[in-house]
Amino acid sequence: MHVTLLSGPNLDLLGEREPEVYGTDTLADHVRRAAAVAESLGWTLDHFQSNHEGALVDAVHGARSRADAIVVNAGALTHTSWSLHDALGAFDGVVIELHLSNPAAREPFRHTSVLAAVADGLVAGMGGLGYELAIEAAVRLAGAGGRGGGTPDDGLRRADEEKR
Ligand code: CA2
Repeated sequence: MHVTLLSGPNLDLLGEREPEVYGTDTLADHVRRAAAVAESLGWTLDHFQSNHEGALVDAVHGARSRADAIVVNAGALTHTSWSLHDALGAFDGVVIELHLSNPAAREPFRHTSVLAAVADGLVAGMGGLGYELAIEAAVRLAGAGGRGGGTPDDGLRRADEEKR
């Protein structure tokens, strides 16, 4: 099973500026820990970052034939990108929206996510830990049968049963 992790505009600057909001870890640090969690659960992970909306849409299309889940921190495109909304809506697997900060507690323009309607769940405000939590949530939801197939607890129960 495979998860695609997508990172939107400016996330390549993590660790360089605004540490009070986004922490001091780089995107590579977050990706390394996310991949370790995926691997520990028997999944593989690929990561793609772009500052370009169309490139992220293409990456979602590519994930349709490759991935069982997408974890996406779309950066500011979260609040504006209907093309990313439509692309994620055409993806059959699990979609988890991820943010380092808690956008709901920040400026009003961050309070709306146009991606939320096509996501199965949201991890926000957990800093770097969110990357690990989002991967685990994606794996557990996919294990429960994917979108609409159950809750993360169902996925954990199924994984436990398979171990026995
Ligand atoms: O909290 C998050 O993860 C965000 O997705 C980060 C986005 C922001 O636009 C969203 O509202 C919430 C920003 C991406 C990173 O921007 C940086 C800017 C300067 C220095 C470092 C990162």
